[in-house]
Amino acid sequence: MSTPTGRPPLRALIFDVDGTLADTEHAHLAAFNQAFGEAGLDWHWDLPTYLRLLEVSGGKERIAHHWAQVRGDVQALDASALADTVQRIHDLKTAAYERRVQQGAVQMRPGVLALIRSAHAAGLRLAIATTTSPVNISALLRGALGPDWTMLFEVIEDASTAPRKKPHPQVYQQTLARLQLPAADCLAFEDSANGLQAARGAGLATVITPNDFSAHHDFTGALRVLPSLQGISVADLRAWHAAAPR
Ligand code: XBP
Ligand code: MG
Repeated sequence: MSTPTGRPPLRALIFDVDGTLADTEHAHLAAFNQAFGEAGLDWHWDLPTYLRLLEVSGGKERIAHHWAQVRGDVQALDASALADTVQRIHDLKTAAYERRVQQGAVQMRPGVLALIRSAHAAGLRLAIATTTSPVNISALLRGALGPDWTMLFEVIEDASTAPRKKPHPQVYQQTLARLQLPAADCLAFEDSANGLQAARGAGLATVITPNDFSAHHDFTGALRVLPSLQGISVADLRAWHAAAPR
């Protein structure tokens, strides 16, 4: 069955997490700085620094990138020792972030919960494709959707399953493979240039909702760029998808 434009019907929505489902980066930034203190490091990331560092997807990759920037001799360190130290710092950060989310530091973005629920009720298949850690996803969505949140998302691909981070398309390619759907049958939802590049790299038409951390990004190639998902209906998504360029 296809639509009047000949495009196959919309079958699945694939959501990014950080910045798309919720404005999380303020809490991530605070958690990074808390972890640096707990690790005895004199590092402190201010907002302009973090805006630059967000160009590196993945918390561990971001820490390693910063370390190489501030410590020219870091390359002299034994690679496994470096990786172990980065992992330890990131573990502290993830624990700090999880506590912040559980304390209510992060809110879902406007319209997100209503769209997830209406899309699921309309029979659209839902998936998550993120570079964040699984602990962070469950802390956020357990709080927002309740303990059965995983029932809503058929496929979840994250930092633990897709090690090649956005803008590499791996996380979206793996999500499509597990859905057993072509990209043409789906829409992706993102907030950043890296995310858009990853989704487009997997052939996905992509709806962008920028935030304070990504408003300055280049979103050329997006299907739509919206202030939020507030008021967006499944009918809107079906119409945009049907009219999307092949
Ligand atoms: C955004 C990211 C993540 C978060 C930090 O992920 O790049 O690295 O900034 O989370 P998304 P971690 O793809 O959901 O936008 O420290 O767990 O990486
Ligand atoms: Mg994001």
